[in-house]
Amino acid sequence: KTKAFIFDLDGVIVDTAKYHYLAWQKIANQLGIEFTPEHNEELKGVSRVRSLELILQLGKIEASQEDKNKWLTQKNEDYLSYLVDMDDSELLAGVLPVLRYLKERKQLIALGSASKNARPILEKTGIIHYFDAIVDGNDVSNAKPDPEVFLRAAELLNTAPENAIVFEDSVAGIQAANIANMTSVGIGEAKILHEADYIFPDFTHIETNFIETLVNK
Ligand code: B16
Ligand code: MG
Repeated sequence: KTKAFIFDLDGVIVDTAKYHYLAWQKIANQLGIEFTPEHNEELKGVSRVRSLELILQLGKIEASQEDKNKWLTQKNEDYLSYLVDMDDSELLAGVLPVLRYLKERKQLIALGSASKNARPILEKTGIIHYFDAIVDGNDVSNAKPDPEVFLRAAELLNTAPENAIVFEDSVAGIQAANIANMTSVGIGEAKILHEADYIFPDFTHIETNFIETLVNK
């Protein structure tokens, strides 16, 4: 059987959350807002524009569109500066063996990410050739938990949603996969991702047996 395996990017393939955090923290500091790692959790899987809104809410700050645009540009430039030296050492443990195994088994692979910087990240980490389809923040208008990003990926792969499997680290992403009627696999803490069909702490805990179960489902 051929299934579509859809991967989220940040928190699943690479840990770019730490760079998003550093870049947002600079903006927050400038505005006199305290922005902790706990606050950053709420920005995971959330679009850039929505992330800024959440930070401004945190500091109870109202801003003009002009200022917001300025901060969005500044955040992204700063974020990109952290990605300059990125290479395959930044791939999260266990991801590459799973991608290789899926390719060997002739399964379809897609990316389903909210990030507008997804392509350069896949290129720098040397894994872009594994992907049969890439859907990112440049392609969709509705953010997770809206299922648009995953439905678009399945469509590009000519696969029915019920034959698609989504790997996600965010609650909104798991909800999006469930709404899309796809199999959801949470990567992270069970108490946070309890809505997922399956949960693993990371990819090193995913064995080929489990992948086979999904392929043959
Ligand atoms: P960008 P994912 C998301 O990636 C991140 O989790 C989120 O923190 C970020 O704000 C969003 O991408 C947009 O990223 O500013 O690069 O367009 O988890 O959906 O792969
Ligand atoms: Mg994510």
